[in-house]
Amino acid sequence: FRSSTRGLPEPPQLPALPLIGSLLSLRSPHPPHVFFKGLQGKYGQIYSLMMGSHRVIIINHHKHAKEVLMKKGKVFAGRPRTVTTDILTRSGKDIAFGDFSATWRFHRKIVHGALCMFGEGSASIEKIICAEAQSLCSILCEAAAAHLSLDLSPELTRAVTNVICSLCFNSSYCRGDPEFESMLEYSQGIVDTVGKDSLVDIFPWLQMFPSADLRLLKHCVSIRDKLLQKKYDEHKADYSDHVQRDLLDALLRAKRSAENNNTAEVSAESVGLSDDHLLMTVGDIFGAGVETTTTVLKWAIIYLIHHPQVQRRIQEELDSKVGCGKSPQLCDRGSLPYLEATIREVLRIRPVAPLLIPHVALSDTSIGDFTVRKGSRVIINLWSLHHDEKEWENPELFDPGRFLNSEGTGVTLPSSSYLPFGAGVRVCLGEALAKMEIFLFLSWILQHFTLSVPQGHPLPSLEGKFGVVLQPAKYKVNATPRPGRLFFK
Ligand code: HEM
Ligand code: PLO
Repeated sequence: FRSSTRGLPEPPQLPALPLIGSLLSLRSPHPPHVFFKGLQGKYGQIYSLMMGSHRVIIINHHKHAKEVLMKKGKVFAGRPRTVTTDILTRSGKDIAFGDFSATWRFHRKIVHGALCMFGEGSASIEKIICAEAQSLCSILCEAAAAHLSLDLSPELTRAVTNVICSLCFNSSYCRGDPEFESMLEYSQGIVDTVGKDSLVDIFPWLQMFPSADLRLLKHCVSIRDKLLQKKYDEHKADYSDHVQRDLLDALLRAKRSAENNNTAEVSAESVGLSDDHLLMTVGDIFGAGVETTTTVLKWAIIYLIHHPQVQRRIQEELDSKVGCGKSPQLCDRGSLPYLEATIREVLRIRPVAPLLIPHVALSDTSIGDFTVRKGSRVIINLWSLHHDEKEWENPELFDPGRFLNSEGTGVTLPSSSYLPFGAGVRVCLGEALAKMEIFLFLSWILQHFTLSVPQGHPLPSLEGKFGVVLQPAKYKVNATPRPGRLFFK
């Protein structure tokens, strides 16, 4: 390998692209995270490849992942620009796909503050989530009474959307709301197309990024932008400095305050509080808030259906620790270790973002014993970390017990090869919120219902569809009310 000025070698590099093409036949259509994990056998834990003209380094081991995300977090805090993310975010004017900058840092801080504010107050996050859990349970009840099998996806999505909608816009959607239906459609279109352009160079089986995909993306983004603009205009119209209803108000307040302190050099625009930046930040939180949590809930339900004994044990835990006369609350989390362990196991076995979001080296640096040049893209293969045979016994087996202490009375982390939310300066902003939602929605559902596959249907597929989030395929469930539980209206 070519050696650098610092004396360290460059990571092993994959041969020319046509050869990679030949490694992948259509008969073994591995998604990228699985393919990258497999390449370790030949190239080691760190290797690089060329994506068009970009050097990409793939990281498969937790010690290197932590070096990138935590120890050298700032050096690797950059994000690449791609055609599709530029369309989605008006050229990186958001948090997740925006490059490392003062603006990025400022927006993270505002969002963080706004999310924390919701911990307290009358409309606390917990109350909002429980109200949605209640309404979700009454819909399951209705379906059960009519002996219907349900595709839970639209209802789960609406429950999760209403939580993030309350936090972002102080609003929510009723069943059948046309704005919600259109959101479902545009968001799926975005998930199906965004980020794909940067992978087609390595994966010939993704085929040329077709212009039809680009058209779909642009169409979906324009519908999303109209929705965001409408919320923005409404908020501007009845904005008051004295009340902060939601995240959008928090962003507007920061903008007003920058405008009031406006000097010749420092304008709201120049500190990154332009209308575009505000819209893209709230668009990120809204999008992330919907697609990630919904995906985890869908995976959790799939695994519960595959493992009825896990479901039963969670229900026994709920019965003994919460009882059936009251609904689960956040303060019950500590006394429900088996449910907590199950959530951890779902996030391990099917990580929402198996390759995180690509990072970029902002200066010449190193990872492990390899030199890394400024501008290199770095992909953390979370799939490799979560399925590392040296760290996890039988990694493809769904076993919540691996996250329990030996007495079964508390949760543990059996391996440090586990980063479902990333780590360091780019760590997920919604981790606490997502964990509250997953805990409350699952505990409410399982307190009242037993989930199973409808008669004559196959068990739902465990294979995910790779994209900016790893989504499960559609499936139907029966929700059978448990005897003697509260009745929902
Ligand atoms: C970033 C996971 C829910 C907002 C990320 C990253 C991961 C992740 C792996 C990328 C970290 C990196 O690139 O190094 C998850 C999982 C979730 C979840 C597993 C659900 C279980 C949420 C929610 C929100 C959110 C509910 C919104 C409130 C964000 C944002 C970023 C991010 C804004 C970008 C951070 C940055 O680049 O600075 N998340 N997330 N996430 N997440 Fe989440
Ligand atoms: C989901 C579709 C939405 O319409 C737009 C959107 C915004 C933010 C993205 C999110 C999508 C997918 C999941 C992402 C999130 C930012 C952070 C999160 C990528 C594309 C993760 C898991 O990293």
